Amino acid sequence: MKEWRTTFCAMCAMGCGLEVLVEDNRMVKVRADKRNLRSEGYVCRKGTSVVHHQHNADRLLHPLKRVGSGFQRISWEQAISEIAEKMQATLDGYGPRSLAFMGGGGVGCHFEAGFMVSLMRALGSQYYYNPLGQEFSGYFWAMGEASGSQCVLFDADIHHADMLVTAGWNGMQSHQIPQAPRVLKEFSRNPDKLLVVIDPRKSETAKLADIHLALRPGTDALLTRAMIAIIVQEGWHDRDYIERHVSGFDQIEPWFSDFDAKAALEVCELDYDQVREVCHQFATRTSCMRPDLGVFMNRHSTATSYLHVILWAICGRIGVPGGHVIPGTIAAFGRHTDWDDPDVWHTLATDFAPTNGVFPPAVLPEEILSGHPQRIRSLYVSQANPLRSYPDTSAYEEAFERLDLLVTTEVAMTETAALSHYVLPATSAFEKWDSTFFPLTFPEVFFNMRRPIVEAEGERLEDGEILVRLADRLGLIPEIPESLYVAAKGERPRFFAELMKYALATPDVLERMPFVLGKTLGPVLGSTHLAALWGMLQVLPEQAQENAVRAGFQAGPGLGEEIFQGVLEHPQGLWIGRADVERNLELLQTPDGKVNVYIPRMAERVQSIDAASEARALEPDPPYPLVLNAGRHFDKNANTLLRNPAWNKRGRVCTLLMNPADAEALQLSDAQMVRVITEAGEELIELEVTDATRRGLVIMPHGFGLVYDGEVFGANANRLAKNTNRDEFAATPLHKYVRCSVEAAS
Ligand SMILES: Nc1nc2c(c(=O)[nH]1)N[C@H]1C(S)=C(S)[C@@H](COP(=O)(O)OP(=O)(O)OC[C@H]3O[C@@H](n4cnc5c(=O)[nH]c(N)nc54)[C@H](O)[C@@H]3O)O[C@H]1N2
Ligand SMILES: Nc1nc2c(c(=O)[nH]1)N[C@H]1C(S)=C(S)[C@@H](COP(=O)(O)OP(=O)(O)OC[C@H]3O[C@@H](n4cnc5c(=O)[nH]c(N)nc54)[C@H](O)[C@@H]3O)O[C@H]1N2
Ligand code: SF4
Ligand SMILES: [Mo]
Repeated sequence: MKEWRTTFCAMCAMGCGLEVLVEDNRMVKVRADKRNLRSEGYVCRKGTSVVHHQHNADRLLHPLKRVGSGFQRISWEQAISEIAEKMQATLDGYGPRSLAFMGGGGVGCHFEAGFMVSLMRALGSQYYYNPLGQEFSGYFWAMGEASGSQCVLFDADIHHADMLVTAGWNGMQSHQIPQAPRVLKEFSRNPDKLLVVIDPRKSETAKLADIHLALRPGTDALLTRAMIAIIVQEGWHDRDYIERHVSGFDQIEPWFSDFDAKAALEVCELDYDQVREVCHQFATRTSCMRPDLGVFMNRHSTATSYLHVILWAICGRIGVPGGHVIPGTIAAFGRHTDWDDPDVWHTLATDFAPTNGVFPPAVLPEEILSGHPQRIRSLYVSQANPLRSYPDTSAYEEAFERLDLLVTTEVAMTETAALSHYVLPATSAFEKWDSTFFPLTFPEVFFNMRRPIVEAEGERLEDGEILVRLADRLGLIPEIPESLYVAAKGERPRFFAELMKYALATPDVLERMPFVLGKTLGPVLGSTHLAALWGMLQVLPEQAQENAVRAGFQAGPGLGEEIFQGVLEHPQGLWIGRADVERNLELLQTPDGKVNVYIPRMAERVQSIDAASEARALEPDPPYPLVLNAGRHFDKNANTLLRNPAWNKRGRVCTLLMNPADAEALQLSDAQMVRVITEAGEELIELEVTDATRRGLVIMPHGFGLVYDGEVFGANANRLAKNTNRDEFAATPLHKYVRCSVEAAS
């Protein structure tokens, strides 16, 4: 039996529509789905390679328990009861701080997260470690200070802008917005639009730029302070907008009014007149900016994000079409976490607080290895591979040896799974109901739900279902009356009424609602994740309800059900909302309803960033004379999601890029093996001599050094990244600025 089935890609968060030819329960061919309203037929080579993610030698079939140096197949019943027993023993012996959770929402499958956070909270823990804590936390935190909530984000409204500035974003390879290459090429082609790219090297995106600011690596904070200074000193800032919509400008103005921008730009190795021109254009056009990992994972990470927010605010670019808008979503983007709230945990050994409810993975090894009596002893990992993805593989290996319990829920036998006490097999993106909440569109709000297009082999379960079973065994689900199970099988409006009655009569049930829905409606719908979606749609925030009505849905008590039906009937997705463009700034959550640009916690740091201090800090360190970008995202990786090297048959794959002048000085030649040495460790990698990078900057990809079917492929960037090389505020690893040396491998 052969059939084309509708789904969407899970290899990055853009969720491009796919049609997949399924034959005898195997995915055999993939093509773009032109009906998908968000991707409109766009697909990249990762999307057309998803077959390698689905069918490969590392896929898991059964629950496994570590016995000696190997694994033994066990039943689900045994796995869940032993894990529950061990978690409970750790909790009883050492308290809730000894339990941590990690992952639970990768790039394309976010429905597990709600179950994971509910389980963690029910156990009394707050330790939720997630990849967002190693990329976006500083950015979210700075925006949260300005907007009043870390869930209220200023997203670049690129589609309505006529000037786009990118900073440390290589959208031509990494996407990060729907159909990124199409959008960037249009910016480049259209004479009425201006594309400015801030990137130390001629990236694939920089090649398209009208203006390429090839700054010295690691100097974005200094550049941004200089840009603000130029704008303020020239008087190009939007005084009227500031008066109406910005608070705190008087406090920060002196940081810029006599700042020496010329000296700063010399340190950045940029031309003053060119930067001045970019500033003038940014302040006068329909402009927006899109920063990404090149700045987030770099020196002064959080401070740079703060400076970016100041730049946008003083140019009147927040809450306006073509500027930075607060997009519509169907659920809050995490959980706002105030660092000064006494109820919010800080890590015990390293003293970092969570942003948006998420702790930074860079500190986890120290938290496990610490001598503190309440140190972390039990870790549940799902949809993450810390042993290859998070900084300092050696520190992680040492820490994981110290855990009393390491459980990994996975689709594949990964490096992390291989070290675990229990490995639980999950259904893949193409075997279950799931979705992503990341790709934001404006003003329309898009949603689609992936459905199973192949049947799961072996004993794989939906990630949420595994957590429901674990919660049940731990006794964390309140008693559910038989009548609710019966109601779940009937008309859903009646079920909703029954559920509300139950919720009112049962203490603490709201935080545990995913489990109640999973147990009652889950079996009826055939999916815990789908049951959770139904629940979410019944309690849509007011804003999302108004958006839905603007998009044509009927206001009233049936709204959630109507959207749910729409989702079921449209496997290619649908518009489920339309934001009110005119009233975007009303979504700010600051007490005065304005964008707050004065963040006292950052005042000292920002004022310390000047030409003299940066020139000193950037001096080369003699044992490590080069700067390593430890992890580029390019068309030959998909984080660690495509493990089978077969998907990269053509061309050179995992290489270290080095400028010809550096190679000559070091007497190294193209294609030879070299040793990269850092404070954290060393790795062997093939050298690629190319002017795609500048002098002094060497670049390697992220996501290699994977053990596939027993063999290692490529070099592991995280063996070279020291966990303590991180931002002082958000603990974001500074992967784009790792000092290193390179020598010929003997
Ligand atoms: N093909 C592919 N696409 C992906 C992924 C993947 O693995 N493969 N992963 C996805 C994920 S999870 C993410 S978060 C994104 C990341 O997407 P991006 O952030 O776009 O990716 P990167 O390659 O890490 O970095 C972007 C750019 O930063 C530049 N850069 C380096 N140092 C500096 C600096 O000092 N200043 C400035 N201004 N720029 C600098 C680099 O030269 C590079 O061009 O990609 C997503 N998309
Ligand atoms: N040195 C360095 N390290 C980096 C980066 C860098 O630039 N440099 N970039 C980082 C960035 S931006 C990110 S986002 C990360 C991400 O790193 P991770 O958080 O580790 O995420 P992924 O590599 O996307 O996938 C993790 C695992 O999820 C599993 N998986 C896939 N689908 C499912 C599923 O449905 N259920 C379950 N249970 N498991 C599933 C996959 O098999 C994979 O092993 O790593 C990063 N690490
Ligand atoms: S852009 Fe992302 S979602 Fe789209 S096909 Fe490529 S990897 Fe998949
Ligand atoms: Mo990421």
